[in-house]
Amino acid sequence: MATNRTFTMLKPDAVEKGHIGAILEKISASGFKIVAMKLTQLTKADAEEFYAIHNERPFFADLVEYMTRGPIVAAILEKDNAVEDFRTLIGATNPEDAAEGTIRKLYAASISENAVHGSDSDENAAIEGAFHFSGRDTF
Ligand code: YYY
Ligand code: MG
Repeated sequence: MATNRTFTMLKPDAVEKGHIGAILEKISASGFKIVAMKLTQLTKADAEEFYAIHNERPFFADLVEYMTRGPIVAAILEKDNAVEDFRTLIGATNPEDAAEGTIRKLYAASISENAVHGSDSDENAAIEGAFHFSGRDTF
């Protein structure tokens, strides 16, 4: 994957609340091009692998439970400086700390149910994108 790409998930809480359209609109209006996208549901094994870096943390079991409880939207996004700009667009992990106008400020209920994922590095964007999409599904 080129380094001008990032990976996102609209998490189960955002999908449950009907926020898919509003969040995708904001992503598009912020200059990101969607180059892969699907509605899918993570298995327990998927979520444990995706968040393996956090597997010693006290919130890990709740995180896996939450991320597997319903469908998510997975997508690869393209823009100059995609990883950093998308982290700015989504805001801080805890919506209480997120800047006004960010996706988490607007749509996240709490630090544990925070509406959206964004990759934290070019390397992880490539790994996470490949976790969900083959080259044939990516444009
Ligand atoms: O990258 P980001 O999603 O902003 O936060 P991470 O520190 O990578 O944590 C991943 C995920 O874990 C976070 O989006 C919610 C959850 N989490 C939690 O439930 N409680 C915490 N204290 C920290 C993170
Ligand atoms: Mg993270």
